[in-house]
Amino acid sequence: MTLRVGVIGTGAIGKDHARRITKTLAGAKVVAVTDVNADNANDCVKDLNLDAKICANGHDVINSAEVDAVIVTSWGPSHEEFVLAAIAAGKPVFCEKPLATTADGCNRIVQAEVAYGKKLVQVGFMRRYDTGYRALKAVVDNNKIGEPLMIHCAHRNPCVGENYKTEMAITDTAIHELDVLRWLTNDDYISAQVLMPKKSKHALSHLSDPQIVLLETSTGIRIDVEVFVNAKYGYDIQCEIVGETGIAKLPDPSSIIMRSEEKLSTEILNDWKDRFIDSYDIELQEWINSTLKGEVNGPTAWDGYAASVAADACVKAQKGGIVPITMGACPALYN
Ligand code: NAI
Ligand code: ISE
Repeated sequence: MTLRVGVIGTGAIGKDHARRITKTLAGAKVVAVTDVNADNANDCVKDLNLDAKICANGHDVINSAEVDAVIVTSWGPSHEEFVLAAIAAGKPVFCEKPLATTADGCNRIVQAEVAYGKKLVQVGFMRRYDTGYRALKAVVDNNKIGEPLMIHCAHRNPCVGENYKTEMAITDTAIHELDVLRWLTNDDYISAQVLMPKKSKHALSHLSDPQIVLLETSTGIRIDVEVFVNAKYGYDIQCEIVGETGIAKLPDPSSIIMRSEEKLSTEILNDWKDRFIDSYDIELQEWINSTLKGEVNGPTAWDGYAASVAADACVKAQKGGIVPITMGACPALYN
């Protein structure tokens, strides 16, 4: 059976997901797309040579009889509306991060899914599918370095556009760490603090960059995440776990080590699309496979909610102070 997919938002990642479904993955085909920018939808269909209809809006995609499952890759503020509509239509939905732009929005999705009585939502936290992060998780879960005590992370982008605001360092960028560190440690956060170091001259005037996010978990693990989105030199993701008996570090993507012109050198990637290309492929293939079986096996709406609760606290903490993080009890649907 082939899963017939509708894509809402065919910008950078929407078009890339449509490409991987069409050219790389098995078991699904893109049958409908939409974008508020008609050129983007047209280009997507034309460039990928899709046999797909172009719908007037996201709701037409969701309600189309030919669409079995939906991918939401529009801008963050529109995610909640489309995910809620997909749940109302009883259709599985893969939503790129953030699930919604606030914890309240994510909670409305959790409540709708709980009321529906079956998991339909998966969130695009692709790092959980990265080989390096999966190896790190195996180290932690198999107690190879004892209990994790501290975690040092960096999330560096070469540059960002002028629409990128200070709070997006949390809601758009560090949200990946907020999810993956909770998954790695099997722990939840209890507080957040954000420090603003000396500002880079490469950051636009309205943006505080870099930032340091400090988190504490319920078992007392202390985490620091450097978010630096005008780091210039490349796209660089670092994560080092300090345990009671050893240290485990996320590997860098493999690259040729060159000895040439009196230099020892290796390449650093420049784009999230390349750094996590294998993770996106595995993530969407597993989503297709699970969806065909009527299951959700990836990050759930509850995971989207948990990351968003922490993100809300971090955004508050950008103004100063240590902000507590509290979540209600996890509904049975997600246990
Ligand atoms: P983008 O701006 O390149 O593309 C978004 C597209 O959605 C645009 O073509 C826009 O016209 C369209 N759109 C916006 N609102 C819409 C609506 N209401 N209905 C239909 N189309 C609409 O942005 P990008 O980088 O592709 O990001 C999209 C989403 O994916 C964001 O939530 C972002 O955070 C997430 N993302 C996730 C990544 C990951 O690593 N998992 C990487 C990049 C983006
Ligand atoms: C982007 O939206 C992503 O999700 C990338 O993975 C992240 O590195 C980047 O900072 C975000 O803007």
